[in-house]
Amino acid sequence: MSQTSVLVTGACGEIGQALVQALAARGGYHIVTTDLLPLPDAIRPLSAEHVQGDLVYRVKQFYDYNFDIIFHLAASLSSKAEVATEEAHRINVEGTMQLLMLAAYKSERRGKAVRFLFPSSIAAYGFDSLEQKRKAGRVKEDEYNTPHTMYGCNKLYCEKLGLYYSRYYAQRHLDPNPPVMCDFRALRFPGLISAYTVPSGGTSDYGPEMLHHAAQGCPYACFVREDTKISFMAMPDAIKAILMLIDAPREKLTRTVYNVDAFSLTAGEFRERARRAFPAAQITFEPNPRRQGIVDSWPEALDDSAARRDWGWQPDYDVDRFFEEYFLPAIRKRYRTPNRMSKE
Ligand code: AKB
Repeated sequence: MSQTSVLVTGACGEIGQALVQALAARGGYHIVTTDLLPLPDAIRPLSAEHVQGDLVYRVKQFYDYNFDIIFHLAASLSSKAEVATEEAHRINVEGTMQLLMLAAYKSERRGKAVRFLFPSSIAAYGFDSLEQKRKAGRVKEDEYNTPHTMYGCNKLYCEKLGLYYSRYYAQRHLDPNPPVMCDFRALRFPGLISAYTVPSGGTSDYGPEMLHHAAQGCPYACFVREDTKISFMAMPDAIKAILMLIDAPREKLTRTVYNVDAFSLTAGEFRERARRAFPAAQITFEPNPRRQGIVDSWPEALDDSAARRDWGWQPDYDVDRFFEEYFLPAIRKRYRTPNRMSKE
């Protein structure tokens, strides 16, 4: 049986590693990976080929391949993007545009739509005040699309570029015989938490950082206030959402961009959960004004009713299941001696 040919960009990142493992476990995929870094041991044997280097300069080489699906995960995350804004724009926007052009060209050439999965983010939203954020509660996809960060602007714009290349590219949809266009699908994720990898460069990182530090018996100074609230999701649910959306029949989709959500928690509630599991955990709050401002502009919760209705989305992990059945068993096994720093 022929295999589905896929490209995973940003394969060394948190979502990338988990996705490559999930695709390999499913079977039937020929997986090509790309990243600035060499592949970590955990996924090296699962990739048929790894292209190491800067995506913006590497895309040309992918014109020699015939990918059925592109999972474009490479990005400079929100905190990092605020300290290197132009570089973030280059990585986040230029890289996405180059890949969308590739997908558009190949779809037309092959007469078969290349599916394109783009992970967007709660960073695409932006509130002007905490009062507005609290009043808004659970937000729908088309509300508050006024991001405050370079990363959020990049995500929102790339969502629009995806729609453009998949529907209106060069106004070809108006031709008497319109060509086949690429099939762009995006997910707006909350903060993601993996028990196996730690994030870097993001602003929702305080959640996973706090838990990983507590599990290793290391003190942690949280960079946001105790009452800071955004939504989070277990990494296995993020992978589930990606695979469900990419598998969904096109005719079922009423949008190109879908919110997905799991559970909302304040930083203080994270500390309570961490202390319950690791009573020796030393967690303090030392808010960083810039990072605090970023998280304050993000929603407390996402309305994911469109995803539930169109393709049957439902997370497996609410907050209790997240801690009891996913995070704590895995993290205890990973660090083994909870009161000592692991060198892994
Ligand atoms: C970040 O913090 O930048 C990301 C995100 C919420 O998209 N984790």
